[in-house]
Amino acid sequence: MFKKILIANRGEIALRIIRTCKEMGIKTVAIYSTADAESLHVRFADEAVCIGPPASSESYLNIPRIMAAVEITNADAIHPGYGFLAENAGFAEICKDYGIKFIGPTPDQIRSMGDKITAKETMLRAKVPCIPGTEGLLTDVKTGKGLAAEIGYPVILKATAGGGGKGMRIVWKESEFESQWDNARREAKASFSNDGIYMEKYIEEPRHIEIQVAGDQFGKACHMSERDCSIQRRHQKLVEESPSPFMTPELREKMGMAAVKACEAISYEGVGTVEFLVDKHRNFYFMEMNTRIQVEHTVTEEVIDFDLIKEQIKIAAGIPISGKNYIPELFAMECRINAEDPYNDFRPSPGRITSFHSPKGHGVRVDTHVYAGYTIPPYYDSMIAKLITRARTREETILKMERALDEFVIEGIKTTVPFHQKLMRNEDFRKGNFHTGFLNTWDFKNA
Ligand code: MV4
Repeated sequence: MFKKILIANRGEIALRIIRTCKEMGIKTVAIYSTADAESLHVRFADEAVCIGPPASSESYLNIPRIMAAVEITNADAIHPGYGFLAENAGFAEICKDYGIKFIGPTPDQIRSMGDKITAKETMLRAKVPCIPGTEGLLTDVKTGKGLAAEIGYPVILKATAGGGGKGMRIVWKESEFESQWDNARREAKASFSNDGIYMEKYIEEPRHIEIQVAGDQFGKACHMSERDCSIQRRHQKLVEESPSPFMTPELREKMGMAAVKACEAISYEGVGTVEFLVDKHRNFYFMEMNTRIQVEHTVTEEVIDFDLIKEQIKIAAGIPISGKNYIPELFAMECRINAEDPYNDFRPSPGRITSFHSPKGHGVRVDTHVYAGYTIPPYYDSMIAKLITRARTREETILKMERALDEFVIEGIKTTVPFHQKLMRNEDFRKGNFHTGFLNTWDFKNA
């Protein structure tokens, strides 16, 4: 087992990783930028190294500085958390060259899922259901129009280097094809320096349902059931829950097996998430695979009572997984508490938290790095806390969430708490009657 893990991240996830390391008897090293000197991850790690100024490019994304911190602290593994370098194959490669364990999949595995066309080809070969569309890159407008006529409109153009919505354009009819093609290419080039585009049938009003998976160094994989992440705004998830209100035991079995096949096809090593779109007829299609721990991993941890960070570390240390699949016996829901003003287009609201009281009690979990007196820096992600409730039924989980949201006191900044309070009272949401377009049509301000 590792003796000392350097956490190449900040905020709540850095703290989350430190907690598990402590429970496993592993020493921890925090790295931080000058903007994060007062952050709890710095205080709770065994050692902390300041690696640079606030800009991510000069701190949390700066590989030479991180490797220098590894060297001076003698860490034997790096946990990348989520965001920053978590899905950077080059970084995983450098860790390997340095003889330090990157806690996550191999550089090749990261690469194979980072390029969306490659990922889709891999999934098709593994017989995982994929959305009908181009095989490989779409090279020109003429071919595109021909194929779109075959598949039928609407279609969607996606950047092969994309993910999370960037470089994506819906085409509703042939007359729009050329301009949307230009838009997608331009955005892809600007965002990823790669204007490779592919095309798919556009699935209308889908649910976003993802399967948590784990694979070990011996080629064995398992799944830990689903999370429903359909409640999102501009590709930013706001609420996640498990089990999905749309799930059936039969669908879970099919999606779970597809996700396990996906992992075993690439001998996936680590924990990961296979994202699917699910249409109203419960057809499901592979969308992307995330080769990292995700923000919403906590929801799965609560419903199957399992430490996913511990599993990541064990897999990286070469310990085999049990091999069994996990089915939730409880319900859990997570509300992302962001320093944003929901009444003002979710504009970031950094600044000093003058008072902070976290909800508590049975079935309530709060993962956060903030406290009264803490100043949220403007340089990073605006998520300041994850509020998770757990109960025996979805109804009880929502009632507990309402109670917990009412108990949350965060003063000095604007937060998404009032948004969640209104959402919990929405009739369609309470019935589990929603899809990925829900927040486009729900007028929260007048709710
Ligand atoms: C789609 C789709 C409909 N049809 N692909 C959004 C981000 C990226 N992961 C892929 N996305 C989508 N791909 C086809 N063929 C709809 C979306 C989509 C979406 C997916 C999941 C959650 C929220 C979403 C919001 C808008 C569009």
